[in-house]
Amino acid sequence: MQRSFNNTSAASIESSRIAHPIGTALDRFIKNNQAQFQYASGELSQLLRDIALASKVVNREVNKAGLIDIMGAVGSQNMAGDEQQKLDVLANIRFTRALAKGGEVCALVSEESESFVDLNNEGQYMIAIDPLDGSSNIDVNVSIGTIFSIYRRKSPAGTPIQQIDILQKGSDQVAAGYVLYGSSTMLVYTTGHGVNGFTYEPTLGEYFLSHPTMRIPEDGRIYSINEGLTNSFAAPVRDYIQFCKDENYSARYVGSLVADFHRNLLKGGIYIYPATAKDPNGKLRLMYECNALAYLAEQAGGSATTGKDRILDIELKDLHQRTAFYVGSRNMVEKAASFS
Ligand code: P6P
Repeated sequence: MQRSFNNTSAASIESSRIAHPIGTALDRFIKNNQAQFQYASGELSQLLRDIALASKVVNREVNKAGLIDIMGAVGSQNMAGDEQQKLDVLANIRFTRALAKGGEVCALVSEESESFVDLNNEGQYMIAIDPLDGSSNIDVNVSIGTIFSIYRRKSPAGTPIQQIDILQKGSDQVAAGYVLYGSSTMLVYTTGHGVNGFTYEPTLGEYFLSHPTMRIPEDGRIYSINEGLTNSFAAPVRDYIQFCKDENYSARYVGSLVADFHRNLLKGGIYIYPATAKDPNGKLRLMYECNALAYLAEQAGGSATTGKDRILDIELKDLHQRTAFYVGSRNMVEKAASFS
């Protein structure tokens, strides 16, 4: 029986799996597939290598955070108003340095910086990044993650960075991904040709393909939402939560977006961060949290909305713009929307 995923036949997915043998090293995988990338192939390879390199350094710091006194807040706050943890600051420095050195990225938007950072080079790409999402989990040893979106600059290389280069819709992404620093460290990314997951082998210092051609099940039985905020949710959200309980779904909420997203990607499920009394526009950031995960979700056969509108279609007005976020199995996102 041929199951079809969004008009992609099982046969073509299987052939893609064969084209991506498990165990392929990340560098080799990038080289094997760079012809798929619509721009000069070397640019993407360098960009993804820069991200992988920075993630290896951050991974090393995350894994020994308990040993060296780099845990706890540094007494400052980031744009999201979150206490900046030392690892937040370190991760931001590591990713910014690696991308500046790689030379492919001309401008960077980060949760940790008020305005965009001009890297003063001829790079053709702009990156939006949350260097360390879920930072409140750092001190309690729960999985945290890096989230990134990659765009092509729109104005000519070498000219001053313009707003059109920075405030780009999610549908303009050319690549996106996340790093999950969990029981193992994984890099999961897309360049618009499906989603592939790589697991880090620290003794070799290399990522290896462990999850080729990732697809999110069209249905699931896991819902992820902070039910402690139920009293401030709108009625349709409360009604959907009750529906999940009536269906005996499992409630799973790590409080770390990348960890919740990754589990739902593998097992099927929905993650919801709706508008609340405290965050009437939603808590999560569109540019460096939601757009990347929305692109990955769609590339894996799932979907991502505000509860009404497609995330990737939202016009950007501000670097740190917030949005309500429903993401995961296509049928679950549609069911949640039907309560509105
Ligand atoms: P709450 C972490 O701060 C984060 O941005 C996401 O990683 C996570 O899913 C969410 O906020 C948790 O927020 O309000 O439930 O603690």
